[in-house]
Amino acid sequence: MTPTITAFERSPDGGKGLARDMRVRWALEEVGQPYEVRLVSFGALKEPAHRALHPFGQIPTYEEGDLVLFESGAIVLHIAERHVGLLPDDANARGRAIAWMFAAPIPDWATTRLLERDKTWYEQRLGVVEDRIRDRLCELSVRLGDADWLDGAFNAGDLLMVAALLRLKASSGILEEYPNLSAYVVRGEARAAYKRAFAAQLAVVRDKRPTG
Ligand code: GTB
Repeated sequence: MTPTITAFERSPDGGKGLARDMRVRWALEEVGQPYEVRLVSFGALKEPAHRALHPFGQIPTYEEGDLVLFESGAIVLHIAERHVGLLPDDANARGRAIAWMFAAPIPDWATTRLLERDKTWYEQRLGVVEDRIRDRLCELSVRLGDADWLDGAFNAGDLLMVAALLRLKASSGILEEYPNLSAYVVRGEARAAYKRAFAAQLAVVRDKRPTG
């Protein structure tokens, strides 16, 4: 059965691939699973029909027969568990890949900048967030070393980690302080499946752009 995912009708990032449907598209492309996309307006996100799929009124969601999922990491795990290509066969290696999936969230610099800018404690908070990001990236950089991927062949852990780092790269210059992590992200973006997913989400933005 062809799954249907949801994505923004008008993504605020203008097609930079930063909204979380991108992770799901990428996972589906990696395993070669065709999918359909239902575009949702900001208004419709908060309507009961969408909230029945996603309790917080957000994208992405994933529908496949009777199954409805929300939360991009859980959706990627579901896809990875049901198809070959995103999780290793070996049980221990699989466990480690899933550990990296859970580890992927990096403190969000962009959210602090966007949502907390008008607070009196903003500068102090930004400094704390940046310190936490640098601590985490430093540790991640040491662990990755000169390997291509976090644990052997590319897997779902890398997919979510690269996606998290891409968000950071788009919003701050911090990632560039870690050359091996920058190169890791470039390797992720160079994957054919990533490129197909990126092109698909960009096509939504281009289709909506007024012509003439
Ligand atoms: N933890 C959830 C998941 O991973 O699925 C988070 C889902 C989420 O944050 N969804 C956002 C959403 O639906 C879109 S991706 N927001 C609408 C709302 O809450 O009303 C977050 C996002 C939005 C915009 C950009 N951007 O413009 O750069 C990047 C990321």
